[in-house]
Amino acid sequence: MRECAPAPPRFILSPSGFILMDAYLHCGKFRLSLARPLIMGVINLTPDSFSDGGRFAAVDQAIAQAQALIAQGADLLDIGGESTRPGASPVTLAEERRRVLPVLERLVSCGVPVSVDTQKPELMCEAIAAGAAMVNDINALGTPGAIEAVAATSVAVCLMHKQGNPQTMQAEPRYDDVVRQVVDFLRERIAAAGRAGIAESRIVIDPGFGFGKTYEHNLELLRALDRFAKLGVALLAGLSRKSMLGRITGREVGERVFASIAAAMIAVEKGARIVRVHDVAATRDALAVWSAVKSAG
Ligand code: HH2
Repeated sequence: MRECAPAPPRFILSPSGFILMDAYLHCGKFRLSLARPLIMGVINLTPDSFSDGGRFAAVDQAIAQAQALIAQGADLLDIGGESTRPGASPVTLAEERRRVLPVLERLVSCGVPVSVDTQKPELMCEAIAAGAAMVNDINALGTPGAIEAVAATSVAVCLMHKQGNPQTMQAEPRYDDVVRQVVDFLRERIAAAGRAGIAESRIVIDPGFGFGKTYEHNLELLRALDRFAKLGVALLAGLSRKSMLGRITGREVGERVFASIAAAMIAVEKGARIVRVHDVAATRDALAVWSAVKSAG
């Protein structure tokens, strides 16, 4: 598809860069205003996630972390039972279900929408039935049955780009033009979701930082993030604690909070409406400063 024929924008960029819009993200029983950037707090229910693996594997620990993230200002939560860090091994449906559903069941009445990070259509259906408000799919509903699992419901979906699979994706990622190819991919997935009956107000897109991308690819994507923001649906950026920030700063994963904040600010300045982060309190303060400056403009 040619990039010179974009979808009509629902987002309007004023000369100051402030996004003037009355757009909402519809996710299940929730309607989230996109007039300010939203914070998606991450909780990995895994033993092996790159940044918080093993910390929230028990249900009570996960619930306590969810409550802490909400108190710190998370607008929505993203829970996942399968690590997708480079080199991670896939988990079975039974194991992913065992990790996710008991936590989800206790979180559905927590007051904020809960997103489930999964590629498995069966778990998507079960999570939606249990009250999940959003599906976060790093495979962009590309698994057979995934698009149907979401289409017949009212939940939101995050369509993420990746090249390859977590086991091998960082071996040798290649693109002719990473920005154009990722934009084209996401435009095609928005169209596929639309054909299946998923309204644009339920769709979020994400270029997938670190998913089959070199350091240079990630920087190119971040530089060009405004092109994704013009695709007409809400844009999410997941840069929190990622290895590109480690390479820039020379810091270990647990020491990347300042770099993560800088990356999140660049992303929202370029039009991201949702930032997926581990460090909610710090992100909330930084976004408050950003919003105050923008609203004064
Ligand atoms: N990143 C990770 C997992 N899921 N989903 C979206 N939409 N965007 C992302 O950038 C993204 C994602 C990887 O981070 P994390 O969940 O912290 O680690 P792990 O995959 O090791 O559990």
